[in-house]
Amino acid sequence: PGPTSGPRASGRPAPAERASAAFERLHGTAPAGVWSAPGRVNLIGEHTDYNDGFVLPFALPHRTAVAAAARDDGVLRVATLGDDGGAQRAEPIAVADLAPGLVDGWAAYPAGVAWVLREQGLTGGADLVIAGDVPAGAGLSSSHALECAVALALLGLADHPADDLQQVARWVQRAENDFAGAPTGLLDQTASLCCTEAHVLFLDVRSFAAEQVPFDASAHGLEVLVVDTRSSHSHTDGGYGARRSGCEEAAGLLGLPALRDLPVAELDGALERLPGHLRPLVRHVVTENERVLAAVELLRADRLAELGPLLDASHASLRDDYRVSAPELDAAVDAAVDAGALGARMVGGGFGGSAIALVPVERHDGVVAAVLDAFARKGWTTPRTFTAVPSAGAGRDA
Ligand code: GAF
Repeated sequence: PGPTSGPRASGRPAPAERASAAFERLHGTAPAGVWSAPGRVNLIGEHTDYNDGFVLPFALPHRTAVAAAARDDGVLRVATLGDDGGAQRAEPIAVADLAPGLVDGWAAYPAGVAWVLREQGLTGGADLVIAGDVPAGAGLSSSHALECAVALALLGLADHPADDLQQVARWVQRAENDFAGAPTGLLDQTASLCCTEAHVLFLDVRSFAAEQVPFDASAHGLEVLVVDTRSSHSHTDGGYGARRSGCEEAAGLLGLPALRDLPVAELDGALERLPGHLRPLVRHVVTENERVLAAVELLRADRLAELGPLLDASHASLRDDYRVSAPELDAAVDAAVDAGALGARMVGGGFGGSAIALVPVERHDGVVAAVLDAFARKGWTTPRTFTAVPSAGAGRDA
């Protein structure tokens, strides 16, 4: 596909169909079921989730599907389809033997979910065949799409109830934190599990209170353009964890359960009581939570076109205070805004990955051209761009 492509622009079958067909090819029999889960973008509310704060994600049309069948020998066998249709198989492993550190690379995600669910009594083996189109390493939550689809598949095979999505999200978080080694919060798996078509999910991560807020950019002549900068990011190499522990340290020094509990009116006084290196972290989290609440107010009032300044302020805060942006993200954001986007920001954990821009539809081509041109002038890899429409959350496909 070219640099501007939707998930199925290539005319390829959907991931669920590809996973199912590949399962038949590899195992000579149809799967017992197929489950899939989407990637996400977060409209606003970054690095607030592990501070018990607010987030506002929506699900992408891009999904990861898992075709699955139970095995009676207790062995987990996983294969994933590459872009060329070829299958890559992970080393088979007995569910009883799973332990953190034993599996690495992409296979750690399905294995981690099986490891967590083993504690719930799911000790049986499974054949899993994975196919997906969530761009990997793009900050669009491909790992969580995979983990959520695997979680639903293993629960489904065992006829184990999966209707408590908060519980499923916590299991997936444990797989990610304690097995795959990424100290991430609850944003991504909750988005993948709970988002619905045509809505953003306003989630209070502390209480898990969730509101589906209608979001139809096209009704306002707008679109959410995603720019995958194709610069790498990782949440296992320390930068993410350092921010997280800095926030926890600051909350502790302020005598608060979490930074969520610091009202914006008390921010300046609180900053004076903190060591210098923690102040920008706290300022970001407190102001970002305020921006989420302001964004929700705008959406409830059907004033979507006024979101731009909040997106810009979020990006500036992530770049200057939280310091998780990257030159490629800043370049994408700057080029998009200069070419007429109403606002733009990096999304996800940062250090690379993707940005979003709120773009009047008639300026789509100009914004994309400006971003590609900015990257070409720097000699960077051509970014991938697509228009993101809020799509369905995880579920069973067949
Ligand atoms: C990553 C993490 F996985 C999320 O939990 C969240 O902290 C996000 O970065 C930043 O908002 O995607």
